[in-house]
Amino acid sequence: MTQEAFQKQRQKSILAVMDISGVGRCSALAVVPVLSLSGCSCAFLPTAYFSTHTGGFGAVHRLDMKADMEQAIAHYKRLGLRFDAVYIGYAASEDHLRVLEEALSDLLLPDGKLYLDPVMGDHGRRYAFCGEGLIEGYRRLCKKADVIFPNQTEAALLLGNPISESTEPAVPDAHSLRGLGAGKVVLTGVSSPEGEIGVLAVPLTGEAFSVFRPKHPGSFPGTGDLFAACVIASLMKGARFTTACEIACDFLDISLRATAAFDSEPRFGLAFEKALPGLCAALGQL
Ligand code: PXL
Repeated sequence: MTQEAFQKQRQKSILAVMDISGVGRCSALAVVPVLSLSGCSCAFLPTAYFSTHTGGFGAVHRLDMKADMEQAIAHYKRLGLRFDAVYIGYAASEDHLRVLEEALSDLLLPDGKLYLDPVMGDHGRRYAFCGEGLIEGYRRLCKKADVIFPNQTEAALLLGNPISESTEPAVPDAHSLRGLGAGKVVLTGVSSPEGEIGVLAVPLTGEAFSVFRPKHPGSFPGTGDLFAACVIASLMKGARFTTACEIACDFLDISLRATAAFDSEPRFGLAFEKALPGLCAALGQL
């Protein structure tokens, strides 16, 4: 090949926006390693710093990083930095979502994708920080998103349906989920009639489908983050939507099995490290 004929490729980039929880393997610590397996260049914008996640470690040291977000975004703007995808996860307040909403058009390349995981609650319980303003902020962003990843509780909150503690809200119908305005909805934590666990995936146009895998006992922080990151990594590698959901369900299934072989407590999250080589191989076959 002559020098002239050699065309360098452009590496795709993705900006992940969420908190850093120092212990407990959720948000940044779980998401970034998975996104990197997509082969994209991964950037990170923290919304908040927590010494641990908020589910089971007592009084958490926390730092709201809204002012830092604004400074970082202003810096990226000066640099003209734009990304092929922005993935927004945990925001500690509606102000964070407003900052991001205003910055989106500057952060995304033309045809750039917005992935949104509206972290607000689980198992019929709203997280303490989640007020109406945060729900409304995620609702507005849903309309701009290519893919959203609510669990059943978060879908109920987005749809304005009632929730009650320790009860999984009913699975909304596909029509209601499409009404959220995202290009694709992946409803997580759905149970099958046979007692399996998985997702209901609803594209705006096209057939809804489900992916289920065996249910494992226990509930682990970071499960939703790992799932969303895995779907996003697969889509960024060019996977079809169905394939992306299957790869992500397999990744969680293997992570849950690996976790069961260790003696660690659920609050420390999933042993997803053991499932990374398999995920790397699956993504390599796309
Ligand atoms: O994985 C969701 C999440 C992210 N960040 C923090 C959390 C949680 C869930 O509890 O507490 C700080």
